[in-house]
Amino acid sequence: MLNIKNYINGKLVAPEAGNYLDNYNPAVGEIYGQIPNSSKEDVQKAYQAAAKAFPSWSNTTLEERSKILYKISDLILEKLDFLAVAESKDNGKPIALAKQVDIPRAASNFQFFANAITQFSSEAHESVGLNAVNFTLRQPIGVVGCISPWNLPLYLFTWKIAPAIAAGNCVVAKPSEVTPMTAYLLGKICNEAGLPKGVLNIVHGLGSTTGQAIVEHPNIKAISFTGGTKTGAHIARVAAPMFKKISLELGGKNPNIIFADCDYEKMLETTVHSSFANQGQICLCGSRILVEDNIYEKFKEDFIKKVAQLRVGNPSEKDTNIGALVSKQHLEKVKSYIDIAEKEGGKILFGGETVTVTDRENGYYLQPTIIEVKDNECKLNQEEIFGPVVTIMSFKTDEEALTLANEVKYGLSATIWTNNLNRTMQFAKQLQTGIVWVNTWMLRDLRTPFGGTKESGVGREGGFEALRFFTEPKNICIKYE
Ligand code: TXE
Repeated sequence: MLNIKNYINGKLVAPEAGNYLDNYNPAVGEIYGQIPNSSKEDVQKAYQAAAKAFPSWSNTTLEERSKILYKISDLILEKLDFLAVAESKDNGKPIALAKQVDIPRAASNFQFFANAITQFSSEAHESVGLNAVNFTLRQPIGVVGCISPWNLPLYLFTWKIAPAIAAGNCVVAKPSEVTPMTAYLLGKICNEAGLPKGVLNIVHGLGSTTGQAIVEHPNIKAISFTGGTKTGAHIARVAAPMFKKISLELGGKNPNIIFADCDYEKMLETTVHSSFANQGQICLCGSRILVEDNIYEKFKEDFIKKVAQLRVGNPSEKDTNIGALVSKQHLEKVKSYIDIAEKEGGKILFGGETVTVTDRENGYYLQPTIIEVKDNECKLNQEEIFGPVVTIMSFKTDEEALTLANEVKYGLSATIWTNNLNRTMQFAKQLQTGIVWVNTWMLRDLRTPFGGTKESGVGREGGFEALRFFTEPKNICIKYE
């Protein structure tokens, strides 16, 4: 059994009340450890450690902060293989994917903000004719809360923590209770890197207990959250009367719009990836594929052929493309949408069944699934499934494609495949999403603003946007004679 602890004030400590939760390995469907279910008291201890560390950390030079962040990044890379195995065991994703994406990206997050903080500047305004000059101080907020989900555990945890501490804040953070392991290991890495005690505190536990205690804490002044839309709305309701700053990165139902004039082979290959990467458990996955009608039948045939070649299996094996879903409960949720499809008149073109993997018979495996739908109003096209399930339907005109793309409550990202420049610009301007990819998918530059519109959230992460979120702007006006 691998039991983990909270990381408070630089130490690994057991939860005050001694409550624990089981931690499952989704690839085998078995418990392999326990994690604290931290109470209000544990969160309070974490807060106190953070508040104590704040005066010194917020006055630590940018060079020193930056040096420590670089060190954390180096240590993550040094332990890449070990962390990738831990991530895969906790989450069910292929080890190869964790090695290639999750862990290197966690290192990049620290590296990026180690550099970004040294380049961050603020504005000055000379009030001409009034003998006055204004400038903006960008000060750290104090103690901030970071709450992250299970789909890209270390990747999304560090995406919040790195800018928060780079900007001089101290943090109380909670990873998902479903995938706590790499956050636990990060605590140890922070000590090894010389991060002063109390700057980062990690408490484990359920959203309804530990997460709720962070959001409700009157002195945790900002909350950066990534997770489900329902949870995001709840957090907004709790935080609003306390006037907390909130950044919410929520669900998506992203269109992948394919025109006949695109580079077909490149589109096909990327579409397989954008549909099923990480078992379809990425908020950016293109879960609604919209295809121009003159290539619809050809696309269907070629896409099914390609998807049939994907190997569902043991996440530890090199040639596995699709690992296990994160939990039994999540597998049930995803499967329930496949049942809904049948009731709604959707046609399963491929997949739809759970998969039994040798020696891992109790693991949570599902075939990559393609469902043809006839209209955009069906649940399958409106609700976030967050698994290896995509829908496809055809469209005739640009107007129709745009309407289909925008007629959902979500607005995170969209992909469009075309070589027509005018069409590209019309879609780029009119798609109601925070991110538009043209002839690519999930090509990330950490300087760019990241986040969604509508029910996909509020606020932006990434680059200077993240540093702006984690600082309070203060206007200083100096009158001179
Ligand atoms: O997420 P939750 P769940 C979507 C996806 C998925 C659905 C539900 O559709 O099926 O959300 O997933 C913490 N106060 N996404 O239930 O609950 C929780 O402990 C404070 C999209 O796993 O939102 C965890 O750390 N915190 C998404 C985090 O919130 C609370 C990624 C996210 O869990 C809390 C994940 C509370 N009251 C799911 N309740 C994306 N945008 O990438 C829960 N939490």
